[in-house]
Amino acid sequence: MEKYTNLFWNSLKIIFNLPAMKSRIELVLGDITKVTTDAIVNAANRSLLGGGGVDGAIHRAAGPALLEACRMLEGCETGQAKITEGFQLPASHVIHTVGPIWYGGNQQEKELLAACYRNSLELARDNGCTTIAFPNISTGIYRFPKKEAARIAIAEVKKYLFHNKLPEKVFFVCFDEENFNLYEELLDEGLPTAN
Ligand code: AR6
Repeated sequence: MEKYTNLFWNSLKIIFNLPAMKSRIELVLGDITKVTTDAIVNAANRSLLGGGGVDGAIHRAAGPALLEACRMLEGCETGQAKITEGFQLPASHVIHTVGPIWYGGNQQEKELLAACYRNSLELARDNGCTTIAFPNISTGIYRFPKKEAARIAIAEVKKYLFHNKLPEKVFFVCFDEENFNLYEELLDEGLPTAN
């Protein structure tokens, strides 16, 4: 009986949350280093000492003080996240998370990618960030299949927003049109995840 009562209330919650949920997610085609959110997320590596792709772009735009701040963090495990200031970036904070390298899908890649989104959102909330922007973590140099990565990102963000007030708004910032189109398709089709 309790199971059915919960199901009923959760369904109501979904129906009433649906418009609010939609307005809390925004899709952008562009460069995350130009975004003025409270936090932007960096797709880093375990050293947190910079690299190519979005990581390189963020370090270049933030200036050398970011590398100094990252040195103090002493690395980060895959799936986890750590925070610094944004220095010369328009964003106030950078949340550095380490996505999984794609080895074919049997090395916990999906769970680890989901953990990147969840842990970044929790860190943003705990630092009072109202807005956060994500790149498409792991879909570049780390070769995670883009569609699967987009599904995981959207599901994890929706699930998180359903249960949390902060951050109020999440931006998915796609650098390439392929990712942008995938996100657009998936965001249009799905209901929010309630568990
Ligand atoms: N703004 C938004 N997205 C970007 C930007 C940008 N300025 N530049 C690239 N992307 P990648 P990964 C997209 O390779 O796969 C680094 O060397 C890009 O199109 O940056 O998680 C780290 O140090 C792609 O969709 O990150 C690690 O060693 C997405 O960002 C390794 O790469 C992620 O691509 C991490 O690999």
